[in-house]
Amino acid sequence: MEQTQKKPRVFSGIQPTGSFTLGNYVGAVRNWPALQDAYDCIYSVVDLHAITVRQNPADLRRQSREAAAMLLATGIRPDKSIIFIQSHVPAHTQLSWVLGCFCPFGDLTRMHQFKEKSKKHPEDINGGLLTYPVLMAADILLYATDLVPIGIDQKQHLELARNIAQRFNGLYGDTFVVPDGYFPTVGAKVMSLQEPDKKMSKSDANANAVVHMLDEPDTILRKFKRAITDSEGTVRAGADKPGVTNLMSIYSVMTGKTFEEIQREFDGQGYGVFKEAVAGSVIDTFRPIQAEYRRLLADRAYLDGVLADGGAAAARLASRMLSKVYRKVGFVAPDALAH
Ligand code: AQP
Repeated sequence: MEQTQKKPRVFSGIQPTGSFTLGNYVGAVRNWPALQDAYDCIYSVVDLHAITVRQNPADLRRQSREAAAMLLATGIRPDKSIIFIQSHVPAHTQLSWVLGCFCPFGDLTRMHQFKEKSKKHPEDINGGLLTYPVLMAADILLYATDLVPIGIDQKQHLELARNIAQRFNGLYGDTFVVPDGYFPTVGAKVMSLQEPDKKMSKSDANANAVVHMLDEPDTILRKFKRAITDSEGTVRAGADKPGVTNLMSIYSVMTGKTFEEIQREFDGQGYGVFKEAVAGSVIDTFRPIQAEYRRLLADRAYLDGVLADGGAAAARLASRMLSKVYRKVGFVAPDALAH
């Protein structure tokens, strides 16, 4: 690993709950490879988080490897960054327990995601759904993380992690780094193509609302053609035009063009031409990633090797922080026993 202790640390994770969406890509994953030269990066497939919603075991196993392959396909390099499966490092759940004892119950019931997911899954409002942000705090704080590249929907959870770190540090002295968020300036929240006031979500029941990173080009084109816009017919951004603004954000991220440039480019043209251009930019971005993903997924030995090495490297780092925390709260260290 090309890692020096001098570089600030980045940590982020993604749930293996299905194929990644354009929202996952634009809001988070796209930034992860970009950070790996300037930062010491750790990226995790967070399977422990995934079971807060009922998962089919065989699917979860398959999706965990698929998620890792997709992260590598987007450009994460195992010789530069650590990539691992969360459940391979028990320190995440061990620290989570400790942190849970420093997190007021009311803070957890206030979380937007808990409220939304409780509504979405009324038949299974389980404890994991409530304590999800504590586990996320453990994920981040375990590695003395400086920066967390995430979409804006995770901002509240990051705030909670910061609060827990500050509370613990206040009681026991400097232990955790208080992490900052890293949010994209454009595309921090990609909206549904069918209901542009709602986040684009993996689990949306309406297939046309979500573009997946593995969608075929004609599927991507069809979804964008059907995207909800408005009756004005002018490509410009504004609070009164959530559908068009969302498409402009996507196009801006894919092409690097500013909103002004995009507005000029489609001046006097209808939404049809604009939507085709947006779809084309997404298809062009995803095509090489899809090819690399398929290549990696076919090489199981390589993929599993990367994950085994990543898990071991993450476990080494994590155990240092866990021992420190255990010592601070007053647990007897096993090697301190006189026997
Ligand atoms: N629409 C989005 N726009 C911008 N960023 C997004 N992220 C997710 N959706 C958007 C960011 O992607 C990272 C990984 O997210 P996750 O693992 O929490 O997965 P998810 O797709 O949000 O969620 P679920 O719970 O699997 O599915 P749903 O939402 O369908 O119930 C995060 O950094 C997130 O901010």
